[in-house]
Amino acid sequence: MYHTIDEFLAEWTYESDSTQKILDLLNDDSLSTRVKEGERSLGFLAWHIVVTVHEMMSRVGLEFNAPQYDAAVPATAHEIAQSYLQTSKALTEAIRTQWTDANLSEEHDMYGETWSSATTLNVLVKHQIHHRGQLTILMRQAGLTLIGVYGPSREEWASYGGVAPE
Ligand code: NI
Repeated sequence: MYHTIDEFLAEWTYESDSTQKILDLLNDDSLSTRVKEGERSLGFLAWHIVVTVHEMMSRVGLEFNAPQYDAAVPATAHEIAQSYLQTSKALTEAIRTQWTDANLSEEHDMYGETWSSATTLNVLVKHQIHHRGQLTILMRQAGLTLIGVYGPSREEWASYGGVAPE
């Protein structure tokens, strides 16, 4: 749980950088990749990560310019990655300029529950991690090279001389 804005921003910096690196690896052809017919596409999931930032954080009073939750999925991977970059910067700026540490303990009605803003920030980060994990599976299916987030990807592990498990 975050007790200070700096604690959140330190984690967000690492997490958003990681998400940005993953989104920057996408190409246009990969966006239609699905685990199977009827499941959500890679492009949808990547965009869902982007639009959830404003969806969640506008509920707790932050004002910033970022794509709304119902914004259509862009046609290109570049637009998705650029939108994330702008969204993440706008969120960071909004928190720095609109909040003090005291705002973290404010409570709001969130999806039928009562969460402190610190909890909402925590859920925002976990939600992003959850969908980023799904993205990496779809990126494998699409034939994209992966980078590690919390540890090396298979390619990175192999480049260190490690033996890839079966
Ligand atoms: Ni989601």
